[in-house]
Amino acid sequence: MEKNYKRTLITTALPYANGPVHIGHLAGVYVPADIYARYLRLQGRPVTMVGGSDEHGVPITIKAKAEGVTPQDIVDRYHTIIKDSFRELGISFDVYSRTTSAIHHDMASEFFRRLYDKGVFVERETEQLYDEEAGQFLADRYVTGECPHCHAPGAYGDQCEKCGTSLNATDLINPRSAITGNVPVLRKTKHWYLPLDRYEEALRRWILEGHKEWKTNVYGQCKSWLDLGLQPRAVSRDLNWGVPVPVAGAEGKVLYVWFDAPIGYISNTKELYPDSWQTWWKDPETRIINFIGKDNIVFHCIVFPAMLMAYGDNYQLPDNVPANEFLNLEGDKISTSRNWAVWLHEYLRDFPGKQDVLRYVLTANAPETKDNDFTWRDFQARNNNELVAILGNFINRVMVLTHKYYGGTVPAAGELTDTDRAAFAEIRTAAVEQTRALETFHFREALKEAMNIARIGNRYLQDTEPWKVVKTDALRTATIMNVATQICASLAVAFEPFTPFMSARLAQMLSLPTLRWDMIGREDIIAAGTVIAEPQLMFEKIDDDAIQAQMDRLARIKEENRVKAFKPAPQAPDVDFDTFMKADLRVGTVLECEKVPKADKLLRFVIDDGIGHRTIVSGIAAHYPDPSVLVGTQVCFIANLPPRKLRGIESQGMILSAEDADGSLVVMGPSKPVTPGAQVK
Ligand code: B3M
Ligand code: ZN
Repeated sequence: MEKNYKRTLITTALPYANGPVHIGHLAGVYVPADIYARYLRLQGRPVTMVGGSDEHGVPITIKAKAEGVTPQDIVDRYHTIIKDSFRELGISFDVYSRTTSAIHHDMASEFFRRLYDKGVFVERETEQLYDEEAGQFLADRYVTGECPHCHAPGAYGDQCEKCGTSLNATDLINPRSAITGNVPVLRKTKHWYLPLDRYEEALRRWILEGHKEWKTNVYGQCKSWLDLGLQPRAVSRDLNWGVPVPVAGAEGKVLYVWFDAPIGYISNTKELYPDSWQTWWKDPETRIINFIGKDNIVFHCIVFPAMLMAYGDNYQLPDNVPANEFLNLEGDKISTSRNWAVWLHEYLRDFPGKQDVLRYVLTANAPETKDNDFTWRDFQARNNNELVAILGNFINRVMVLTHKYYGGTVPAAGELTDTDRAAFAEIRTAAVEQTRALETFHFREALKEAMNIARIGNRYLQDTEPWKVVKTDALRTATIMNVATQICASLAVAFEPFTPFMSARLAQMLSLPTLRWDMIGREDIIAAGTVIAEPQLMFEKIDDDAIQAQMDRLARIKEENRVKAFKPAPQAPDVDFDTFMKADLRVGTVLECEKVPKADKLLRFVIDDGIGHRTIVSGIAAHYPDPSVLVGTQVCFIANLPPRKLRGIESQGMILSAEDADGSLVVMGPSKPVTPGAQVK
């Protein structure tokens, strides 16, 4: 810890209210932020954690249009779902508000107005695509057309999803308006630009020289942006959803969503502390930490700081921006549009009461330095082998033995032995490591140290064996059980940032009204004579069925996506009827079907074609690992192809197959049995 700050303001990226939140959001932003906030509170350091929904932007308007409702309906729906999910997961916001609030609109508007009045902005007129029938300019996402790079149809005005290239809407070939389907026209429009280039030097000094301690992924991204040179960025848009641009002649224009959203951090603080919010933003003794995902780095480290510098008035820049990488799901990128996600509201429904398990697993696998993967098998293993077998098991053993030997009353300890003192010392060492890790935003490591304390506890019981000692030495047993109870209390504190529900239950069981960080490793947290509540299990095993149900769900989604992604081949040019009729298509019954030795791809069919036995060689072996399943079925084939030799076997025709979306081939046959040799017409 470099400087002693008076208070810490933790901000968390404002999730877009155009869908629910998923485990990727949680792992990347909200769990780490919450761990940090809880840790600071346990230390007694003043902290405020602000969050809220980002309710502006084009995707929300597109979703509203698609559903035939208003953007307000969309954000009302998802703001509620998101807010509830966070609350149920124990994300301990001091305020969770929204950017459609009046306070926010006023503040964002005032912010723009001040920069405008100070002459900060550059005004520029550009030509943009306009839909004459709809009477509006088209946001990039509202224009689709052919990609100028890969020529895929249906590319968006800002990006081609096929080849990934970022585009300008005006580059699209044959652009169409997504609102009316009409061909848009170019029309002049005026916008305000934040001249980032003018802040480049100040940003360089502030980040590249002043914040070498930032995570390498964050520092590196900032450096490459700065090295490329900054350009002015438009901070207004032609759109009717957002904070109106507060200057004359700006009708039909709103603030760009990335201009108003970060101001949301300030307005949400103001909503929480109407009188003292400025202390949290303008006092140099406030430390501001932005928790975000890696795709938001440029906005938090370059654009928003430039806005704050431009505004002046002593606004403080973030002290750190511990951005995380991405979490994948079962090996694939999480995607809202492809429904490839574990949605928090669904998790809470499917695993009631298991908030801590998800928090634990997401921390243990946090994408702190590189992208990481969430798998349901790992989720189960970490629950069963770590939370249940190590942490839960230790606590349970101590509670059960205390009830068995002492009717639930914590016994007084006699003199401590070296073993006892060594256990406490090890716990204090783990606590020092844990603290260091938390201070530097290494939450996975911090969690490992907490789990170490549970391991120390288990080993202590193993070494001291109170269940044996109880038969011979009452005072020693009492000492062991007292020590073990103190270790339980240490665990309640050490795990609070990670698994707050478990900690609260444990603290209640131990009649421990307040937890403080400096309790960890202490020998006298729980007074002798304290009555311990009936033991209850802290964690339960998760069985295979529950995991299988989740994996089945993902398999279903994958299948749905596969079908959705399938684009049938364009229709071939016309063929004249007589030519087509020359092909002699027939049905036959498969008598034999086997792999051709030493030819991976080939199957040899013997077919009853009503005249005799016909051999056909077909290149579909990969699609029928057990070719015997085809014996006895009926297949369509072309009878009048000239025979040709394949691997020394004469093939007398061709079997017809359909190629499915995934490229697999399926042999075609009649929908009910027919007489072998029947012609297909
Ligand atoms: N809503 C983007 C996102 O959710 C954006 C964050 C705003 S933070 C001020 O990725
Ligand atoms: Zn493309």
